[in-house]
Amino acid sequence: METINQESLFTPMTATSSENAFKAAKDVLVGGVNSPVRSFNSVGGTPVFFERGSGAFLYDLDEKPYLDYVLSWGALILGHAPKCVTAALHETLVKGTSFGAPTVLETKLANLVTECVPFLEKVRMVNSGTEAVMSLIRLARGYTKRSKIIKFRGCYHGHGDSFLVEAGSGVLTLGIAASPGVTAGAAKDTLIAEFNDISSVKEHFTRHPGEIAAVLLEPVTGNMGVVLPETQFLTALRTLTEEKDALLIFDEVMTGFRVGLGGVSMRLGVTPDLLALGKIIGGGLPAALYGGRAEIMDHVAPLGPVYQAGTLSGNPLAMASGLATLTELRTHEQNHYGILEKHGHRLETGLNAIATELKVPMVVTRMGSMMTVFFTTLSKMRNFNDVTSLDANRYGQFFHAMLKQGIYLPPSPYEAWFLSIAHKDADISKTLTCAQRALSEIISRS
Ligand code: HOZ
Repeated sequence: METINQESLFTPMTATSSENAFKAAKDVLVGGVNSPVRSFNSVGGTPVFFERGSGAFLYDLDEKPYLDYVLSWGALILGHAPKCVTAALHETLVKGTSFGAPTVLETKLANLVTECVPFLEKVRMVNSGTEAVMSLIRLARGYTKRSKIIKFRGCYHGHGDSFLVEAGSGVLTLGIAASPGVTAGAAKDTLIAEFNDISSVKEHFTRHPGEIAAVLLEPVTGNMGVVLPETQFLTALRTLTEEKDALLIFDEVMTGFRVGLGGVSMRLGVTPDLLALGKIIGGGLPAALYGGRAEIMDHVAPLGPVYQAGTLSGNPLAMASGLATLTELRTHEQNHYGILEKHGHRLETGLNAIATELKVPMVVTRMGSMMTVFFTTLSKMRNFNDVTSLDANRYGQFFHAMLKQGIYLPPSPYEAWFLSIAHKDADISKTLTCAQRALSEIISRS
């Protein structure tokens, strides 16, 4: 294991190759990045440029290793470059990279997903979570012949116009209240409710009878940090949407195959009408899907009039990578999810013990192998309002103190940390040692 440098965690780092790479990137890429939350805007400093990943580790341009808790924002549940995925990719690659025509791989992945999530009768493959949820909303509107949707403050569903209203993830991280370019017309059909507050949802149904097509949510949020649904919240949403003939849509792009085989719907036993999956189902390549009951899905073209298409949809490389990942997870379900739970639990309890010892106000929220550390004086996180109580400045200090010790956390206090099956006991121990040192220094300087 790497030894920890004993100089202060607050001593500025010497210039790195990442700094030079970032300078060059900023000349030609907007903000030097291709997705805003990667820019380190909210934590300050220079984004690390990575050269390669292996197991639980990323390596920067100077070959410095980082224990990775971002894992491509949750996609890499098996860690970086697992053999089963790279072998499947090599085998597929030599046969060609894209056909724009059907392949058997698409059917195989669809079968595997629907076996793990049996309420999915039919699915459609797309390239990203944004695309999956945008398509679902069009389908929900086309199917119900209603216009409005309810989303929850702080939930993030990609960058489709209807969702960039009170959104989480990068929108929250960069403090963008409302994105220019989203028309009032697009925003007016998005109604905002509070997570874990069924009365806020009921009010919308009362105010807009017969107008609401769907209720859309991350059933366990990841994009305002991890916030867990309280007992009965999801079942109350299920009952209410049934009563009102509206559809219930779970965005499980982050939680799908992460909190267990399937996702939150399978783990908590609440069945939505429609579901979006992404990240893990592509095993690190761009793949996502949306699906649900056949009676609804058959409204999508070519069977129905709701149009959605894509040149790279069902791309063979993405399908092969997803297939290898899900096969590995299903074959070793108990072992893999058991390890993820064990390590997640150890990290959570270890961090809580450090916080208690050092008297750092902090809440750790977790389901399985996804968690968030909130620096807050509140005792629990129920909704967006609670989340905004967090001390972003302290998170920034903690983030950099961890980065300096070779631990790569999300560069935003509003995102989830992820574990992979490649993380070992010793990695968790090292993380806790580093966290203890980071928080001790932060406290002693405050
Ligand atoms: N929306 C992703 C996190 N919730 C970030 C994607 C990225 O920057 O790669």
